[in-house]
Amino acid sequence: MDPIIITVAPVGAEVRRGDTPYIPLTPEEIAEECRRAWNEGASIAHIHARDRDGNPTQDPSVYREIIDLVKAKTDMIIQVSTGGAVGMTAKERVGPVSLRPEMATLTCGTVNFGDGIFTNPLGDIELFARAIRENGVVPEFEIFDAGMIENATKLGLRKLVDLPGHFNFVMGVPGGISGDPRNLTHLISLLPQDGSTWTVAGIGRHQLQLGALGVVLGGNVRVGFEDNIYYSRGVLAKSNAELVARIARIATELGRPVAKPGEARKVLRLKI
Ligand code: KMH
Ligand code: ZN
Repeated sequence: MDPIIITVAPVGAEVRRGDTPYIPLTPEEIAEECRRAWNEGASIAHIHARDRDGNPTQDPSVYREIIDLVKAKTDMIIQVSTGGAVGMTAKERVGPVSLRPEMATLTCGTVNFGDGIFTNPLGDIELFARAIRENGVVPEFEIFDAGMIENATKLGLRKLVDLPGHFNFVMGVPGGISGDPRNLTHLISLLPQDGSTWTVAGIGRHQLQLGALGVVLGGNVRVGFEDNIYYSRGVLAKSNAELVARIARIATELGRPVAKPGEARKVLRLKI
């Protein structure tokens, strides 16, 4: 069976210290959470940054600090967010791509996001795609709803991105595709039939079930506080590493070895 690539998303833009005291906010805390997660089997670090007040920021200098610290502690693949937070401008969001990380996210459409709107008109998607390409970065297509797969395919036809590529199905955001397990097989069926690879990131209570399903279906899995802060119903996870360790255990039990970053780089066609 193919090795499974585990992504850790240790802190997104939405979760607050009031939601969980265990969320990492400073560059040091974020890097240490990445190290713990790597120790348990995570090979990709999906990075969002926070400023000194704990608010989301796309300031490249803060990303630089985090990336340097993660690289000093691990050999993880660094994947910066270009999603940032709802309400940020495209210009703001694209900032970290200039640091030339190995990967960056590329959201392929607009979606309601709880009470807000995560705005990604085609012009902005193209702006991100061009910046990603110009900086020699590999995109991960963020898929919050089924139609976004088609948008990614069109970017490929227009040579704005290379396909086959790597897709991340984010399922269970209120306003996006739901966490119903049947939706995962549907999304997989819509992928371009060209050897593209996929990860599933279930939101909240969907993280564990969809992660297990992703293991069974031969895909890859993202876990972490960006998507879910609980280990089980009502019980907060104390570290992202607990969530990584559990999905690694499930994968191993089901016959999927956990990929080291080097193996993941080959599968994802990253420059080694
Ligand atoms: N924070 C969300 C609005 C990404 O990282 O590329 C967008 C997001 C996607 O987290
Ligand atoms: Zn993110």
